[in-house]
Amino acid sequence: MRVWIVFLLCLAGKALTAPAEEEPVVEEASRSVCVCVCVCVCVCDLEVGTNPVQVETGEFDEAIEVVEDVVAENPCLNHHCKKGKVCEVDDSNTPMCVCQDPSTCPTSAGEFEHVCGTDNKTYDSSCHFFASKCALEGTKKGHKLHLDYIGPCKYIAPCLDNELSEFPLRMRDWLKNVLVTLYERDEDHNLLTEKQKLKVKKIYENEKRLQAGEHSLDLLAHDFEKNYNMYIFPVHWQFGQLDQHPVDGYLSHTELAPLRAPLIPMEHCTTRFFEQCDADADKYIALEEWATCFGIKEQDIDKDLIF
Ligand SMILES: [Ca+2]
Ligand SMILES: [Ca+2]
Repeated sequence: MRVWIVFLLCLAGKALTAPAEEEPVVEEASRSVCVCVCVCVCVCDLEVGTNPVQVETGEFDEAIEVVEDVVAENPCLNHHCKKGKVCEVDDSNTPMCVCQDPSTCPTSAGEFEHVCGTDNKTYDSSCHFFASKCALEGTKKGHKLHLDYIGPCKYIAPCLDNELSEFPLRMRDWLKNVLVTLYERDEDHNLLTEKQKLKVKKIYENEKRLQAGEHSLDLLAHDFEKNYNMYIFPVHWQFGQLDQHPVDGYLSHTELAPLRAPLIPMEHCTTRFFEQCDADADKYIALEEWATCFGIKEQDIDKDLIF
């Protein structure tokens, strides 16, 4: 249970962002990449968005003039590239994105920065992974290669049928608790919108609410049956958190990554669970598929609950 709680705290701090592939590049400059491992270490990937020119800015006028010259001359400064690529200028000073040489990635500070690819190969960091994936661009191998999970590759036990059915019980309870925690902490942070707060308020104030803690699967199942209504919004809310690139009612492998990648090493049914969520096997998890996976009844699936 410990891992769930740790995971919760990281998410509550809005720090949980696993490396996702092919996200809109606009976001990359302003975002640091934080990853939670079971001891809850947050690693901020400073190379993303660190502007070397800004770092050089000093208190001397002369230095500032130099900085401005560089800004004017370097077309790469406002040219963003997706993960695994860096900007270079060609002969006519036009910026373009080229694959990053993995050897230029920052040296990883430890095992917690390692990631495991779907090729079952451990990469030093997500930077190394995406640079290596870029080098395979256009090939079948590259197309199939994804970041599987955070941490070095390890043996993950097969998920048995009975274990698979336990997964949504814990996950649902956890989602509800994440929302309640966000609600409790929201005073200063603006973690939830007003509309979301109203929804969570009802859950928070419900006296029948199962308090966060370690509960038996029987109790979780019983609570889901008895207090089913409390789970409808959390399941929709998590879908909305992930469905961002683009917001289209479908989760791609990339969109699911922030939830999936840190979870796999801790919950061995993660992969199988999300695979079977994609009922029509089109590689996308639609809202209907997602909600059904978490036991939400068809008549309660409502895209208007995502706001
Ligand atoms: Ca989407
Ligand atoms: Ca699908």
